[in-house]
Amino acid sequence: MDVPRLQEMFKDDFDIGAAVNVFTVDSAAELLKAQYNSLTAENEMKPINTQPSEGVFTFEKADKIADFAAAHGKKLRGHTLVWHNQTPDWFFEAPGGGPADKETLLRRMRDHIHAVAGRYKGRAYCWDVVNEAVADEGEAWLRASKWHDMVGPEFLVRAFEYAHEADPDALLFYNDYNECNPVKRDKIIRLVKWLKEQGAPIHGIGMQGHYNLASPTIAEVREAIEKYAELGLIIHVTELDMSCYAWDDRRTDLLEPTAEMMERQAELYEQLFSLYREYRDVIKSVTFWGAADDYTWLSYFPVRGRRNWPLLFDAQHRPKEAFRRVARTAGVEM
Ligand code: HAH
Repeated sequence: MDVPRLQEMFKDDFDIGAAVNVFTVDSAAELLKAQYNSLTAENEMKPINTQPSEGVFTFEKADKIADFAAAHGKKLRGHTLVWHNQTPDWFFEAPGGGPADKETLLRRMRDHIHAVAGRYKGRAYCWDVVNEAVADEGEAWLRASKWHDMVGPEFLVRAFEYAHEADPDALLFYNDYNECNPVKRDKIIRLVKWLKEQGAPIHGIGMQGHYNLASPTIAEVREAIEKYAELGLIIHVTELDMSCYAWDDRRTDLLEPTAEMMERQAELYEQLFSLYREYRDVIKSVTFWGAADDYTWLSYFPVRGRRNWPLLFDAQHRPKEAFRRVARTAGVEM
């Protein structure tokens, strides 16, 4: 039986993407070609992989993904230029030891962005310029990080400026998680407004979309989309998945998902995609953080070795009930 294709069903609504890595472009090649029209490198374009030591750029793995995208006519989302994680320590260190000064840090940021966004110019049509700069908890607005602590909030503005210099045609995004939590959501909104006031060239908001069966509620997702949409930028859902476990659930006994989990997941995915379709004027892309359940970062994190089943295709790349229900939101019955 022929499985209907997500990229066809939603072609008048938004792009449908998947995060890939150097292994899954081989192991999930057929599924990727059939179902998705956009790809994101899960890790291969992050600073730790593209510039492991100063001035030493390693693009083989990122190129493999960019080449796969080009060969199969897929769009490519760039992820990610400036982040507090998966960024090598040398960025922040002075040559003689101790912390680097602000000027050095900004020069390194600019060199990095120019090298990476420059290399994929004309191939990556957009970039997550800054990832996860907002504080999760409490009163603090921006997260304590080496970028923030050593440069100040200005680091965000500079990142967008440098990215725009490097590739004036790329759409530039601020990307974050827990983005439907009302407290963090409002801090993200404050950040985006501030960036615009500072004249930063920002075009979109990346809602990561790392959800689970318990949270957020569909009402919270709706309210977040509504408020982000008011900022007048476009929205990409950049890293969608639906974990079977609540964030603080540490259970490790399951070898397969329960029927209840898969039913609840299907229901939530259906509600989510009906919602996305309602906001198709502002949501331009929906990317899953993986292609199928045989490989997902959630089988390693936050509980190492515990399997998870967060995507629309099972470990054999067969459509799950969640797929059927998502298809239904596009009027495709199967
Ligand atoms: C994301 N962080 C990153 O953007 C992505 O690059 C990485 O591959 C996986 C997830 C999300 C995140 C989270 O869900 C919980 C705690 C910290 C970060």
